[in-house]
Amino acid sequence: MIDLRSDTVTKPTPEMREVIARAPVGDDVYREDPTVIALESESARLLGKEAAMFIPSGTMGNLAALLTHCQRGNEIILGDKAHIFLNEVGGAAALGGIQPHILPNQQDGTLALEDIREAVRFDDIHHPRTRLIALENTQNMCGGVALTADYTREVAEIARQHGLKLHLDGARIFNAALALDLDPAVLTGPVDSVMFCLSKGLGAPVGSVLCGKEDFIGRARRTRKMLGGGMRQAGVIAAAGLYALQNHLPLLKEDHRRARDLARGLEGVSGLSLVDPDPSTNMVYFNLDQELDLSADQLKGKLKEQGILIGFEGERLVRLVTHLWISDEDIQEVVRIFKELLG
Ligand code: TLP
Repeated sequence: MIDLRSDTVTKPTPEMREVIARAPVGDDVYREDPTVIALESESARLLGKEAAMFIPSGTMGNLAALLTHCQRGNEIILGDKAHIFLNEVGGAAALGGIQPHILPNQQDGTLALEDIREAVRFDDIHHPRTRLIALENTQNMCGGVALTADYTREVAEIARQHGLKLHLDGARIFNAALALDLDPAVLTGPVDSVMFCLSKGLGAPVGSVLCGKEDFIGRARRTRKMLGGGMRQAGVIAAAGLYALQNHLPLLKEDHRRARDLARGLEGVSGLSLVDPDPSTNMVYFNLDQELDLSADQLKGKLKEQGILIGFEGERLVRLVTHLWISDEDIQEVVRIFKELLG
């Protein structure tokens, strides 16, 4: 199968499995797992933060950050295409009593600065208190686009002026840094907390990391424990994440090139319109034309018969994601089959 549904589908490489087998471990709730500690310090170093905490998933990482920053009844400003808003089961509202204040994500993934300024509540007995702004980089549902360092700094400045915190869902922050040709720490410098995933383009089987100031991460450790995310001999999974950070970062470049090749190949295919014909990271989004004589489900089924898995993000919106297990030959094969099916 050529699995383009997501970069979450990668399996550990043989080298990664070797490293997992040899990993020294201890009880991480007692902070005694040397591999987890090594992963956390490497993560904090890469993103230029004081401290970091290993956590089972991106969803739990974002939730732990939100619950640590906010009190019940606080408001958080975020985009209508944010993963936290769309795809995290309403956890912040359900478990933290945190009210989302949704702004439209622009085509380029940003929230308009004027919209953010207007969304911040002024002090009034009727109002919830605004506490946090959350950005996403890369912004998955806006074509996997990267938000620039300048933009992030401008949002951080608004947060600072109003005494708010800024959280970054950086599930794919290393993809963003590569697309912008920047040190990732430059992108994360302005934010108070950032979560990134090891289990996506980096190819580790499990895990995410939340980074921030020492005091914030200390409090987030209690939140993680409350959520049931305190792990014991977690070095066996942290080892894979550490290996990925040390060995797979340069490979993201190939994923980005393959996504561009795929978009170029699909440009000539009838019945679909690419959201961005020159994608900057590892995602290719397209819409199926209304007049296409094939429903989304039928297309998905036909592609599956030919050994290709794709993801639908909307009625007619398709996402194809390149990753560690997608080769140049796979891209050629996918383009060939799309041409065969759609013309
Ligand atoms: N995203 C998954 C699905 O949940 C949609 C994917 O296939 O892209 N932030 C962002 C920006 C994400 O894209 C994801 C996963 C998460 C957070 C959550 O990470 P996990 O799956 O580890 O909870």
